[in-house]
Amino acid sequence: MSIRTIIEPFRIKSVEPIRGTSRAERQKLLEEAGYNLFLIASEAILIDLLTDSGTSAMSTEQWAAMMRGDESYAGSPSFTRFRDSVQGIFGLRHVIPTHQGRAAERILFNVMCKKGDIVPNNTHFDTTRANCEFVGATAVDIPISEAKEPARIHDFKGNMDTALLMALIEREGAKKIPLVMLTVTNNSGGGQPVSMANIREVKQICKKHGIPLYIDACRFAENAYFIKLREPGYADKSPREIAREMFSYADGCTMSAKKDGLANIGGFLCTNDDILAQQEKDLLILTEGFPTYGGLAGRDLEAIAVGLNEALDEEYLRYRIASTAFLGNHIAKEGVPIVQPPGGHAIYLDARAFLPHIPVSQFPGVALAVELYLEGGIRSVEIGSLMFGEHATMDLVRLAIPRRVYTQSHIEYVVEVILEVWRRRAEIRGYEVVHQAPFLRHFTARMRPVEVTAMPPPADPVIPDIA
Ligand code: P70
Repeated sequence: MSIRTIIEPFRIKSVEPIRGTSRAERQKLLEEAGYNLFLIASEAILIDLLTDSGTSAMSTEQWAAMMRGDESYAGSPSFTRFRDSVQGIFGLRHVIPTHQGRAAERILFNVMCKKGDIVPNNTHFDTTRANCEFVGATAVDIPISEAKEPARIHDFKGNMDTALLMALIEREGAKKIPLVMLTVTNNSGGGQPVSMANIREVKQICKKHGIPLYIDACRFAENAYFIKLREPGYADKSPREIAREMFSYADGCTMSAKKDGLANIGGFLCTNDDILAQQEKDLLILTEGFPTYGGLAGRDLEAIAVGLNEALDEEYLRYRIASTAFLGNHIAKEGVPIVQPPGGHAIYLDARAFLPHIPVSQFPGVALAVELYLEGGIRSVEIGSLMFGEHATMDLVRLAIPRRVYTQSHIEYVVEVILEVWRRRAEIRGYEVVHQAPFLRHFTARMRPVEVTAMPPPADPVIPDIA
């Protein structure tokens, strides 16, 4: 019999202690933080699943490369290594480093969009939507309809609805659409992959209308691995070959290297357009830095150059996707409603189904995230009505798994905590906002529990007087 256990394909060389807190301490911390988990110190978190962004453990090769970092202001060889690594995978002509993904987005939208424009995407993530709207353009989400049903199983639930894309271009005219974006994997919709067929089809539509296609590439390696596992014709291709094909259809991309770059900071913007690249570099100099470092240290460029390649390692991806599915499958088996099937970087709890007694106006996702912290010191993030306001079609709680950081027993603990909260879900109350910022409010909002959320118990049945 062959051995089937999928193990962590690494051993641990450096450890960082994590400590528990008492329930009373957590209750007090929650009150002080206005029930916003972003406002809690990480020392008071036992298992931090707030994000997979910038939280990866780096490899020995990455640390070794960092020592080679050349900190010259201009012309650093670290930039050359970074650019070559990016081009080797993405194959795009111009590579512009930025301090993280949103800086690439800000520059892209500033250069390409103006007030009144429309940018379609399978689903814009929070900073993408905010940066697009900040220049006066409208961010339009057109995922396939299956994406809006958490329990629905679909191999490529991250796909864009191409009929809606065509209808939108028809209705608004291509002139109003400076670019189309595809987010791989689709973070707001459950970390679900986009198929090669969908990327190709979106590209064909864009090409017909002369609209460039940009990929929001944050989790490109995980997306490539899902294509390998699920799309006919790709089983024998390497994740790198698949990634190369994905980006062969793109005119550019934005990237947060904090995700599949396996780095703690960094990002980049790529384009094949020489004129746009020049404008982007000019803007880069204004706000991020000279085009050979773009707000990053030379050592950060080195860590990314190595990390991008490690993220495409097949053994690593097999473990990565299996460990995320392990969490999802263990809780789903007990009836916990999650976005199905499990995504690449995270498991998303369906808070509306988990807490059906809490109305959407009282943030069921916030209520569930608060409860997971209270129960077991686990930090997650609401992806729903607090994050997206009226644009939210679901209220999800995301448990994002940092790359190469937690072991299987950590995840088993998370399963146990979720199941405990699931058992006493009827007691959980809703929340209301007491303070919020004008945009990206979820990062700093303060909330409080609402007095009564439960529907009043049904009145005693009226027994007709037949006497
Ligand atoms: C996450 C973080 C960042 C992101 C993304 C996509 C598809 C662009 C960016 C911006 C953000 C986050 C959310 C909740 C809690 C903490 C952090 N996503 N596009 O965790 O990249 O952060 O480098 O500016 O997912 O999903 P950057």
